[in-house]
Amino acid sequence: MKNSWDKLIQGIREKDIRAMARLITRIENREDGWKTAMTEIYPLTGKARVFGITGSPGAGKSTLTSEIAKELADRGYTIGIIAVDPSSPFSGGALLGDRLRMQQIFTVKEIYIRSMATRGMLGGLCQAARDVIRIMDAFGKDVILIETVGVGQDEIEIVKTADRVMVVCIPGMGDGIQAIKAGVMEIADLYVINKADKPGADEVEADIQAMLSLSSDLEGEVPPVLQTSALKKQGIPELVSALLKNPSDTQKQKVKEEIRIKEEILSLMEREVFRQVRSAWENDGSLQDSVSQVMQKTSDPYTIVKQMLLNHKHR
Ligand SMILES: Nc1nc2c(ncn2[C@@H]2O[C@H](COP(=O)(O)OP(=O)(O)OP(=O)(O)O)[C@@H](O)[C@H]2O)c(=O)[nH]1
Ligand SMILES: [Mg+2]
Repeated sequence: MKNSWDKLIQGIREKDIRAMARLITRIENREDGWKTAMTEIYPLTGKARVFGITGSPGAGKSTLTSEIAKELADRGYTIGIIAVDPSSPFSGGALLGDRLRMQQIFTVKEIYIRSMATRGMLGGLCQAARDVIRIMDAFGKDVILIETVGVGQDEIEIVKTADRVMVVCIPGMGDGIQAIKAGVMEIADLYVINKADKPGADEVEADIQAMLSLSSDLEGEVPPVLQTSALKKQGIPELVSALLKNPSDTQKQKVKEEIRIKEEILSLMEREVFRQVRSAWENDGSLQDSVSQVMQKTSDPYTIVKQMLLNHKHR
């Protein structure tokens, strides 16, 4: 087993795309030895720039992502794309649409696309996304684009793992601005009004600018607001230049990185502790005993957890 991990890691060093694909699958599936493998991959990372792309369903994120990737490829960058598919079964159509739309760039060899299903990954999705980003980074991708639908908390968490986050809006959003205010404001480094070929883009831009100027949370750099039409391929070079521009506030970047590292350590720890405790309780039968006690009304879940934690600590 160890041997085959080594082979795959050697494969990504040699820029073997199929080794990368296989490695990603095995890491996503959390196969035995995945953490050791990630430990070996980690020192190969840190060079890629990671951009998050989020926004309401159908805002044109995938179309825009494809255009951004093509522009980056034209400028000589190699690109990895991670499309996080929403877990809702109703989005099956959108998912297929994504594949079709993205297919045209499949043929560009500098661009590697990978979709990640949110289904079945229960809470571990954010870590899995971090791992996939790292594998692409280790492979040598210069830029990694990660697309998520910006609705749920999970998606926001994922996109926060990026260095810079772009929030995609569309004309005629109306109440949408309110929604942006609620969850996304603090994570947006850049606003894009896509579908600017439709009427109402200037109004949305004015709304966003007004919102930004009123915000007391924003110190220093105010996020730029740009208009694009992914469909008509307008505004893309300007957007790519804005994305690539180094943020002037390095102190703020450092704080963001510190927060990201801390969150990752804590979330890995949380899962690991839970996994260990759970398997110990299951293996020695104490979980089953506790269930019986509660059913017989000789104990309650609160007491059980308290006692179990105490026992576990003293082991
Ligand atoms: N008019 C216009 N339509 C666009 C533009 N960009 C994308 N679209 C269309 O909008 C629809 C949705 O585009 P997607 O790129 O799939 O949007 P998305 O945000 O990735 O959608 P989900 O991933 O399903 O949330 C498609 O029919 C696109 O052709 C644009 O700039 N102008
Ligand atoms: Mg999409």
